[in-house]
Formats: sequence, C-alpha cells, structure tokens
Amino acid sequence: MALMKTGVIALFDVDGTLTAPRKAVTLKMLQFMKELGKVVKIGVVGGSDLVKISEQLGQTVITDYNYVFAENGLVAYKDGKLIGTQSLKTFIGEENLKAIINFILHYIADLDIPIKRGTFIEFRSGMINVSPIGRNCSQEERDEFERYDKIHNIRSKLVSLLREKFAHLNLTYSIGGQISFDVFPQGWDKTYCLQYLDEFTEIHFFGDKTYKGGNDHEIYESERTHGHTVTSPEDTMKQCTSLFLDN
Ligand code: M1P
Repeated sequence: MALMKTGVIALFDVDGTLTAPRKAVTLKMLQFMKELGKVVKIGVVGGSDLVKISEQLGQTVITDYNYVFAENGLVAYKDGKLIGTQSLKTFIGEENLKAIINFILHYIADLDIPIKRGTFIEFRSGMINVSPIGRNCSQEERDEFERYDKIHNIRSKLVSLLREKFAHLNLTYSIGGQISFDVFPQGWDKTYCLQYLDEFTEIHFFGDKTYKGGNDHEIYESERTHGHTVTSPEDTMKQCTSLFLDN
C-alpha cells in the first residue's frame, strides 16, 4: 500500500489544469485525484467563486479535497469547513467600489461589440469579475467572444484604462478565463492562499497560465512553491504520476 508523504501538498488550478476551460471534470480525473489523495494532501485554487468551482468539480468539492480556495483563497475551506474570507467592499470602501463599478458600466454601455448579454459585473466576496459580453452568454457565444477578443483586445484595453484611472487603489486586473477579468487588491492573487498552508514543507503548484500576466504566474513563481506548468488535464495527470505515484 502507498504511504502518505507527510508535509507535502499538491495544489491545482482549475480551468485548463483539472478541467477544460469552464467545463466539468472528467470521471478519469476524479478517479485520479482519489488515488493521488492517498499519497499526498490535495488542494484546489481557482479564480472563480465556489458556485462555479462546484459546477466544474462537483457539489462535494469542499469535502473531496483537503483544501479548496475559491476566489484565489479569498474564500478558503479546509476539510469541508470555511476557514477564512476576505471582503473587497471592506478593503477599498463603498465609495471607491461604486466609482469603479460606475466607470465600468458606462464604458461597457458605450462599447460596440457584436453581441451583449447580461451580468457585466459579478460582485464576489474578495473581487469583482468584469465581462464585456456579460456572463449570461451561452458556451458558443463565450467561445466566439474569446476569438473576437484575441483580435480586438477588448478586455486588455479596458484593463489599461482602469489601471490608469484607478491607480490610487492599487488593484490587480487578472485575465484568467475566456470572457472576463478579475479585479482585486494587489497581493490578493493566488499566493493569497499560501497563508493557510504553513504546515507544509513542500507545496507543489500545477497551473496552465504560469507565464507573466497569467493568473497562475505569482503562485508559480513564489519561493514557497515548486511550480509546474501543465498544458492540459491529461498533462496534469502525467506529471503528477511521475512526481508522486511512480516509485
Ligand atoms: O478560473 C479562471 C477564470 O474563470 C472564469 O473566467 P471566464 O468566465 O472569463 O472564462 C471566471 O470565473 C474568472 O473569475 C476566473 O478567474
């Protein structure tokens, strides 16, 4: 029987690492994680909120993994229990929040893109998520926007403007998915979750967007982690097998 490696945790990004972007986890990956969990502690850190992480990884996600960090760890769970939350509203204050939300909504109202749907700003615990097309779009519309954005840089243009206009708020703008970007205070990136992992001497982080500007970059580069770049969920399984499961 495989022995549990003490002091070691494998920590995974969600989109592109455990699942295809915004898709549900496969049975194969679920079974793999079960086997891996017999050898090392396992955790998940996603930019999305818990609702979306649960849609992708299953409704029992907070008990399936030792740690689940939603919104980069701004909402943190250990063994099924909530151990910490952080509030953007309290941190930057109601007036600043209103100013940035008003600016974004005006900008998006004037934006000429092929289609728009609903929910242009999603208010979360520790961040806001901004989507020029609107989060209510279908999967097909989502894929189409991603292609359009690659050519027209809709998101990065808005991010540049926000960086300039709200420089005094020291916010980070993170383009981690297909149709939106996350806005949160500096330092509230995925490294935020590491404060909950002091008991571990070896933290292996697996993510696909580890390049500079990607939302896995800071935690991948952190001196507290061993960073691993993956290209797909299959690659995640392959790299974990050779690191933790092969003798
Ligand atoms: O996990 C990456 C991102 O996933 C979603 O992005 P999108 O809807 O644009 O594909 C969002 O939940 C976003 O917050 C998150 O960072």
